[in-house]
Amino acid sequence: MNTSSWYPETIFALASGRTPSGVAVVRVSGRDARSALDVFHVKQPEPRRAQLSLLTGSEGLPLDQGLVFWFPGPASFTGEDVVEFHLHGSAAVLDAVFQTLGTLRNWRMAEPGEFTRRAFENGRMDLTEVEGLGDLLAAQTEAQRRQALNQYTGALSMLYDGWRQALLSLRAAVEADFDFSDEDDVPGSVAEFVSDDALSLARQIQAHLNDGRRGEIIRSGLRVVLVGLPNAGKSSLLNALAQKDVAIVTDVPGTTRDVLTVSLNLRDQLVILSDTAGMRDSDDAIELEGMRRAEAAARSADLILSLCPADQPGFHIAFRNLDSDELPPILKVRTKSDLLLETVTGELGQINDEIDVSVKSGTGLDELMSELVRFGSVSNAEQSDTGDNPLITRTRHRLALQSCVESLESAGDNLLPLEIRVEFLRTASDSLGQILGRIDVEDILGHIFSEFCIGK
Ligand SMILES: Nc1nc2c(ncn2[C@@H]2O[C@H](COP(=O)(O)OP(=O)(O)O)[C@@H](O)[C@H]2O)c(=O)[nH]1
Ligand SMILES: [Mg+2]
Repeated sequence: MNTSSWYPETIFALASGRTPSGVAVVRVSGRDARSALDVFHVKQPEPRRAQLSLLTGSEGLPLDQGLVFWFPGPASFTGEDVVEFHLHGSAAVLDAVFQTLGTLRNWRMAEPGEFTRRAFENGRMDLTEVEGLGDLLAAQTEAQRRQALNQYTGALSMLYDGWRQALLSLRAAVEADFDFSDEDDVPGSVAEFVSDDALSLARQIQAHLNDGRRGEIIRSGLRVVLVGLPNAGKSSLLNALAQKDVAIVTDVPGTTRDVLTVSLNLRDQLVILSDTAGMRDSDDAIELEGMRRAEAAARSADLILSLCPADQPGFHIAFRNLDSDELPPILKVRTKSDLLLETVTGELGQINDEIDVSVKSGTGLDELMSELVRFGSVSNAEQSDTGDNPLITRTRHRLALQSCVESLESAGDNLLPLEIRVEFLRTASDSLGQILGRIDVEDILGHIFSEFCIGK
């Protein structure tokens, strides 16, 4: 073993999907991984080259034939010695293989995310790359895939590590100045460039933070909530966008009482669309609870679609318990536009800031979808393809970046003594270090890796 892995146990797992399958990949990693070749009587392949081999069991009987790979550490996924068997994906083959490996001393099945965790602990990946990999495995839309791959291959690492390195050198420069300067030095010069550099980095990071949450929206979906009076056509619109009967549609007002949510892939944008109870005066306890939930959903949405039927023009709902500045952006939709007679349409004209839709005739649905997609800014995400301008994808990153900006602003504050400002430079670079998983992350690691599947 030519790596310095400190894990006593060698782990193994099925790294491919459910059986039966054409090929099943069994991954083995750890200080003793090489002996997996011996137990199946396979000669050691050239590093990183496929070798067609017959695997035989303890009595010398054939077990399966497949491709075998040998990845000596540290140039492997985990940084440890890794062996991979590409076998036939049957339950019987895998049972036989796992049973044999399970009898080896200090060998066991891997837990979810354990290979990736070892890759992280062995310095093969930083935490943003780990998260990018997790997102890539979970990606459902093209935009998510692009963004996740970008992050997995180090776009955020480069950005944040670049900033962190800049801060470390700035700190080193100031500290060197403390050590070597005497009182006769030009006063203020170090203090000034610390201010300039810290504040200019704070501005850069703030610009990165002001991204309209686009990356987070791509990753976890654009949360859109339908609100309106009872019978405005909310449930009908949800069904039309979902292209299936998710919500009950009736002409009885107050039919929808709970918040009903569907995930839609609208032109590569993940949209989490929620139907809510109609807002009206009511003393029915269930309906009131429905309205309370509708307001809560509206408050946490990225976008509200306020629906108003064409035959009751101008009647957009007001929220009882919410100020408008607590609310996300609102897009007005005029539903049941088929009910408008030509002459009436002419009279009312197109209302500029409203989108006309009719679920019955299908008009306007395309336009509404385009509007949602535009709002989710899939097109903007294309910028991130190049890696020049990767987007923030998680609250964890956002919070750390915000505290980094705060520290930088204090570090740039000329009224504070230089010794204290250097300390703020340190907390600023620590915030970036936390995003990358370089420091103080023990408590979040369990959470991040538990979201992985077994075999990754
Ligand atoms: N003519 C017409 N009727 C509609 C349209 N959309 C919904 N409706 C009718 O309006 C009534 C209320 O619809 P629903 O979706 O349950 O409204 P909600 O209470 O806001 O969920 C039902 O009878 C629907 O068939 C539409 O585009 N055109
Ligand atoms: Mg409804």
